[in-house]
Formats: sequence, C-alpha cells, structure tokens
Amino acid sequence: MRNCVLDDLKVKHEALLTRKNIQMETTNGIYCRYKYPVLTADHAPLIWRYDFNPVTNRFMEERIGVNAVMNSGAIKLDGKYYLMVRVEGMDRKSFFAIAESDSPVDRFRFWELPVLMPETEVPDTNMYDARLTAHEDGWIYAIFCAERKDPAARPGDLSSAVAFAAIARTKDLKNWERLPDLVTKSQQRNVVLHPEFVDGKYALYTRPQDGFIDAGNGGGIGWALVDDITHAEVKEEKIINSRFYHTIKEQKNGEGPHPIKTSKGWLHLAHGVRGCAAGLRYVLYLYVTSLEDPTEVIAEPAGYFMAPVGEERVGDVSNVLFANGWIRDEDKVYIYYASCDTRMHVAETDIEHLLDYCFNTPADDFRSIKSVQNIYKLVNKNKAYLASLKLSLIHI
Ligand code: M1P
Repeated sequence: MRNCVLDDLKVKHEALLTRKNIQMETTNGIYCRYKYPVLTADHAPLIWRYDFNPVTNRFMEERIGVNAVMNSGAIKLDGKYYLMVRVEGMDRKSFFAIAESDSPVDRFRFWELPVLMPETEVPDTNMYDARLTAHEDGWIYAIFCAERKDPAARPGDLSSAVAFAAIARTKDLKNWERLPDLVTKSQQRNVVLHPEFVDGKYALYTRPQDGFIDAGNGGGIGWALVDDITHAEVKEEKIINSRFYHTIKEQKNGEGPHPIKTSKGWLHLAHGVRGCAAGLRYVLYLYVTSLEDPTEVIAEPAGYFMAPVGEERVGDVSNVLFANGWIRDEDKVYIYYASCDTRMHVAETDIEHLLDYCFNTPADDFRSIKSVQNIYKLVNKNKAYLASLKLSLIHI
C-alpha cells in the first residue's frame, strides 16, 4: 500500500479549495444552482485531521476523520461571506466551524480552528444547525439545536434524545457568549431569531415538537415574543405556518434562516417533510408574511421550491435538502443548502424573482381536482394571450 505524503495531500486539498464554481442553467427561471458543492468533508483543514509529525504518524494516516459538512448558517460581514457550518465528525458528533470566502459561490476556506462553543451547566451531547441573525440590538446571534440523552429514557434505551434551542451571541464569530437555553413547554428544533424587535420584544420562529423526531401535535412553525433574550422563555406560542395533510410539509416543517425583509413582506425559506416508502423526504419551500403583522402569511406557493436532484439525492440521509442560511447581497440572494446531510451547495437568485414566484404561483388547494383546475386556468390564460396576438398553440 502506498501512503500519501503530506505534500500530495496539500496539493490536492488546495486544488479543491481554490476550484472555481460554475453557474448552471436555470431549470425553472427562478434560481440557478452551481455545479460544485461549496463545501464537502474534504474541505476540512488537513491540520484538523492529520498528525504532520512523521515520528508520531509514520504512515501519514488520517487521525480524526470528518464525515460530513452540512446545514450552515450564513452571513455577510464587511464584504466577506461566512458560513457557520455544521461539521460532523466520524464519531457522529457535530460542531460548528466558520468557513470564509470573498466570493459567495466558491473558494470557502475553514478558519484554522473550529468554534469552541461554550456550554451551559448542562453539557450538550451534540450541537447543530445554527441560524445566524444580526439583530438590531447589535449582536449576532446563533440559535442552534442542543441535543442530550433523554433523562427519562428506559434502561437499555440508548437512542431517545431531547432537543433544546440553544442561544449564543457574538460580535465577530470568534468569541461566543452562551446564553441559557430557550425555556419552552415542548422540545424545540429549528428555532430562529427574527432580526427586528417586534413590539419592543425579541421575536422567535419556533418548531414545537412532541418528541425528538416527531413533531406530533406541534402544528408547524410557531411564533413567540420574548422579553429578555438572556433568559428567553416562550410563554405563548402561535402557529403561523401550519402543516397539512397530503402536502410537502405533512409530517414536519421548520423555518430555515431568518426571513428577508422586502417591500412586499417578509420572505421566508423553510423545509417541509413528508413520509414515503423511502423514508422522510425533505424539500425547501417559500412563504411570505406581512410587514405589518409578521404572523400573517400573505403568500405561499403550493409544493416545493427546491428538492434534491442528481448527486444531491445521494448521501448519509437520502432524499434531504435542508437550508438554514441565505445571504441577501444587494438584490441578489444566495441560498446555501445541504443535500442528504452530507455536503453544502449554493443556488443564486434575486429578490424580484423570489417575490414573483411567491405571489404568482398558485397556492395549494389540497385536492387533485383543484390542481387540475389551476392548469386549466393557466392554459385558458395562455390561449387568451395568444389569441390577442392572433396566434394559436401551434405557434409556440
Ligand atoms: O436529517 C434531516 C434533518 O433532520 C432534522 O430536521 P427536522 O428537525 O426538521 O426533522 C435535523 O436533524 C436536521 O439537522 C437534519 O438535516
């Protein structure tokens, strides 16, 4: 067996990190994917993984393996693009690491060290899926899932877990202050901080869930106002984006990154989950809430906005797209999404296209006949348009 030498590893690693990405043709007029993942497990720094000393590593074996990089928060600061990446080691423990680039679509490079996120007095077994919010109070917050073994698990049950919404804040993505976990009646994952105060309070998108996996009676994406973020407690929770039978979010849904403020409303990216013979299928969808009342949904196209295609379908947890980061860059929007809990991708679009999609795509009417009627409406509209130009269907 031929062992790699450090120089070989470095050359290959650098080639990966400096690879230019290629914009693909749009398939729907709404967004363009980029060809290459922006981050993979192979992007993890060699210095995290190898002992460079030939005396203590004579075969240049990898010592600490990275299994996957996925569900990343995203933010642009001082002209640079940052992803707060969920890195999952081969030991199944997830942690955060910051990757930085001058470009929104390629050449992301991890900082030398991952984030040493402080714990509360209750240790976290696992931490993942940070949503970053630059709040108008001047802090950058990360709200993420802190997972711990269920203290009520029966002896021998080594799988039951509980999910908490953990809160940390920073000014520079380097030094983190951990605040107490969100106090709520139910378990929580996918909790996101709204960027503005609402009625003088911090506003949270929540995702109440009965169990660690099942949303159960948790009806969908919730909304709660919190007086003090340093001792955050959900006293009242209102479901603002519900789950429905026979939709892409029948089983679960969850807010993605915090919504983007536009002239027409708060633009939201979320994930929806349904069960099928292959297991759970995770897709992304959009909805818009009112600027006057951010709990009121004013537009929600039927179905999914993005679903896994091609190699995105293959990975540790198949059939999953998950996004908890996007960056508005002037009017452009970069959507950072993970496929199959394995790697990170980017898609590019802009506010105008997203709003056009949200306000002009028919909403879900929950019955096949209604879906067919929507097609009839569109065909009739097209025919009327063609007739006005004295053209018929054979001309297109
Ligand atoms: O495996 C798919 C996703 O499952 C969970 O998401 P949710 O809480 O909505 O079911 C999370 O563990 C997420 O990290 C993961 O990508």
